[in-house]
Amino acid sequence: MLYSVRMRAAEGGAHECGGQHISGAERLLREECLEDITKKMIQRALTHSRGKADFINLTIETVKDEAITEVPLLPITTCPVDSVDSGREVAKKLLLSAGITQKAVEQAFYELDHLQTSMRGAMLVDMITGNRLDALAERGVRVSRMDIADEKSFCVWLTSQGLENMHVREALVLAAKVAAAPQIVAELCWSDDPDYVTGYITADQRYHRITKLKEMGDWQGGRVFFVKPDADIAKLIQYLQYQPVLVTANEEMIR
Ligand code: WAQ
Ligand code: MG
Repeated sequence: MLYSVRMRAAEGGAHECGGQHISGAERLLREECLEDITKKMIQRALTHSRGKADFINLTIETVKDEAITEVPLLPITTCPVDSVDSGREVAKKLLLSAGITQKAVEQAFYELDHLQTSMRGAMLVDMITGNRLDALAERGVRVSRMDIADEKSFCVWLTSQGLENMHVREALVLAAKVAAAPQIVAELCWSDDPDYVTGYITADQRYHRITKLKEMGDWQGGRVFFVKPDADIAKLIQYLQYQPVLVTANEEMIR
């Protein structure tokens, strides 16, 4: 049996009372890891680059083994760029070649650039019309109940690739769960942490890191999931929030 652990932290009160989102985290853990990891989550909320949380919600729930499904880790490409403009150009090309319309691509960048406050979840955007499909406004859809199946080999492998940082670790797991949803065609993401400017696109079942998608010091960040027309949105949100998923690496990627 595993435990779903979800943490969300805000400053200026709870998220639902207008607090500013500071940090969140979600894991699927064995019982013996619970104390160590939850302690680290609390430390993270109290020492985050976005501020010091004064609201922390930590939820721990059991997950039945038979409910867990496995999805593959995505192969990674890193695209080095030297400016936000060139990073965004690369990102837009990848999205267009994945079949997202120009209109939807422009709409997604516009929405991420014009957030009033940081979101704690992702926007669902129609890949053709660019319309927002979830009705969750500034909250968005928070993908939860996922983790890497074999953490030890994953971390060894990330280190060997020069990629051992928490952003990469967590984003690869989230992106793998999202990419496995049949209704989703691509994802666009950059961090809301002011000191982390690398973002990514997932498209064609590949994780494309782009080393600069925003300026250093910028507090705006978020995620857009591009959704196929006529997708069952309620079913998609149910999968993203509730389906427990372990991400498995194939032997060639992680030895
Ligand atoms: N579900 C949905 N959206 C989320 C989730 C989640 N579990 N976690 C974060 N978000 C959204 C939310 O709007 C955040 O404001 C935004 O994404 C950024 O979150 O080098 O660190 O955790 O390969 O700050 C990507 C590149 C780093 C990593 C992304 O995002 C790399 C990152 P952060
Ligand atoms: Mg963040």
